[in-house]
Amino acid sequence: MDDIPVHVILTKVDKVSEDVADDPSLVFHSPVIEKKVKEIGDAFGIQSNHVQPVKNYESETSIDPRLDILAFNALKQMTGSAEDYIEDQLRIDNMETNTKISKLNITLPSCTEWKRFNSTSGVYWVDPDGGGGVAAFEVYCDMSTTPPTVTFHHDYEDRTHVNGHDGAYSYSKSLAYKNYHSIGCWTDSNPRAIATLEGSDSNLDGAYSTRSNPIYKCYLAAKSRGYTYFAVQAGGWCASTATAGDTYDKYGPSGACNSDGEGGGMASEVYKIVEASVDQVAAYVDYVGTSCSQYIKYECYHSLINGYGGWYDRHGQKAPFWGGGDPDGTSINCACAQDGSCADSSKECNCDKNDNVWRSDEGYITESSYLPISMIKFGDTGGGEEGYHTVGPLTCYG
Ligand SMILES: [Ca+2]
Ligand SMILES: [Ca+2]
Ligand SMILES: [Ca+2]
Repeated sequence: MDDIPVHVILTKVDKVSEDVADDPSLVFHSPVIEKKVKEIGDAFGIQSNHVQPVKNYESETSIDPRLDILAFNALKQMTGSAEDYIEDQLRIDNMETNTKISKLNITLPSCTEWKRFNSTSGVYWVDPDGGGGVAAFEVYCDMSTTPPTVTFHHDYEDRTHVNGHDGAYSYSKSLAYKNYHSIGCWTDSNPRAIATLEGSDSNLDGAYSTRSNPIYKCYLAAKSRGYTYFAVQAGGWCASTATAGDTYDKYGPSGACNSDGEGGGMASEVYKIVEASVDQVAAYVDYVGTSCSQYIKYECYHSLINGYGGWYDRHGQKAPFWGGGDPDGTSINCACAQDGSCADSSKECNCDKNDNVWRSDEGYITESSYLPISMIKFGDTGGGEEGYHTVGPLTCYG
């Protein structure tokens, strides 16, 4: 880190110049003061504009703006310089600076605070509940929106088949909030900035240049080893080590990665795996307030929701409503109950009609005190019955 800027307050300027004693506003025109300022600047090894001449308040009986202006000017110079310093330290429109920030381990409550320093989307440390409570964690802040968007992805976002679980709540999935984000394009050379995993992981099938979903497969390979950083290069080549976070930038940034996220020739698109516990996600939701939502959908064929399944809130409690339903409902109620459009008007969810027709219940959960979804359970998918669940990521603005 560069040195913190130093300012010197030069007091009692009226004592060296009679003109200034009579009229403090002449301080910036006085050759005597100018000489003093330079001497002091030289003595402290700082620029002259970091020496702030002020006249002491002594026997003044009324407000003299010409006197105040010196004190205010000194203050303005110092705060301006502090601001420049912070901006220089955190600024912040390139990958190198972002890397620097992440290595400084600075935490702020949320992406909104980060955006004041840096409008570049990237991975940032946050601690929404301050000291104590949950530990600081990393999130990807999409700074292109105002307020910024944070999306907490989890491992069951794909539309997933439920079948062969007839007993109530017998199908169960806990959601882990974990994902990966690009932290930029970095030059590679020999020896490699990050050693490859090619040939040593079953996820990395076939030739890397023709591999399908090479970024996701490289993520799986890195994740299974507990590594945090991985790199994809030359259309699919996968690299990851335990120390990749320290070495990925050793050859500096590169502009040679392709827009598909799969890197380029000796150019690595580097990814960071970020992870948050349900408690950490909940702390973020609480900090940003009411601007979070999460989508849930169940498609059903003779498969009931009420009495057989549900989603579970941040405390692991079964929620009393479905996406789009009423949180104050007694049984699980779905969006269709809000406008009286349920397939069976005596039920509160389409799926509760429990017949041989494909139906669905879906909607967004926006009641922040329940978020995020921690678990989903289903049942009533025995012989001839089935369903599909889709649970979106949790998205917050702030
Ligand atoms: Ca905390
Ligand atoms: Ca059934
Ligand atoms: Ca059944």
